[in-house]
Amino acid sequence: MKLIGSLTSPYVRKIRVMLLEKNLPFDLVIDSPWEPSTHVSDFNPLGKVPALVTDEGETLFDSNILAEYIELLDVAPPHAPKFLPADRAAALRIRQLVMLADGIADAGVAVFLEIKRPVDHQDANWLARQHGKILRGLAALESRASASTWLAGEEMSLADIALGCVLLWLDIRVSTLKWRDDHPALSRLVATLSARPSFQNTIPPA
Ligand SMILES: N[C@@H](CCC(=O)N[C@@H](CS)C(=O)NCC(=O)O)C(=O)O
Repeated sequence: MKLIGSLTSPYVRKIRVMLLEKNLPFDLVIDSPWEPSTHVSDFNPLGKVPALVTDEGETLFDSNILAEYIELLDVAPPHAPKFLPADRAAALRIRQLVMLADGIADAGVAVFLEIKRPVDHQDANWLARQHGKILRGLAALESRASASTWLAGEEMSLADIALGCVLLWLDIRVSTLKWRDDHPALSRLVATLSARPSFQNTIPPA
């Protein structure tokens, strides 16, 4: 299995963490879609990472499709943890939380790209709109995190992995946000996630 992605993307990290947690072997092909020499669009017409080439040679893209695929793999070692429950209604609720975390990542990427522009070219309304999405998303996730051990109850799920990846990415790319100050439950949860070997082994380079 070959995973194509950058070392900084929160969407790619979600899949790397998942594969490490399940102890599934994979080759990471480092490729940033922002570099002129990128080959990402050979794997994903949308030119985004992550993409995955399966052992059978099929190419898949979008982190959530990859997550579904990895959950379906019957080569997973015995007792490999499940991050999406077999129960479809329970899985739908977890996917909803994953989409919230990913939506924060989408808005965070929009902010990151905008604040890279010269200050007099930045669109304040656009930035405020994206910040609103991030702050409302964080508030919704904080209320979930304060109600149980993990975001969706007493078992770690894909929602927790997605959450950890996006909030740790915000620390680096939108560091002015200081999300920990107002979100103690999320802060605790991310500290727990950060201590896991899967997160330790995927820390983005400085
Ligand atoms: N919904 C996609 C989002 C992927 C995404 O936006 N990846 C970013 C990297 S952080 C990217 O490749 N951006 C390049 C572009 O938008 O052209 C997923 O979950 O895989």
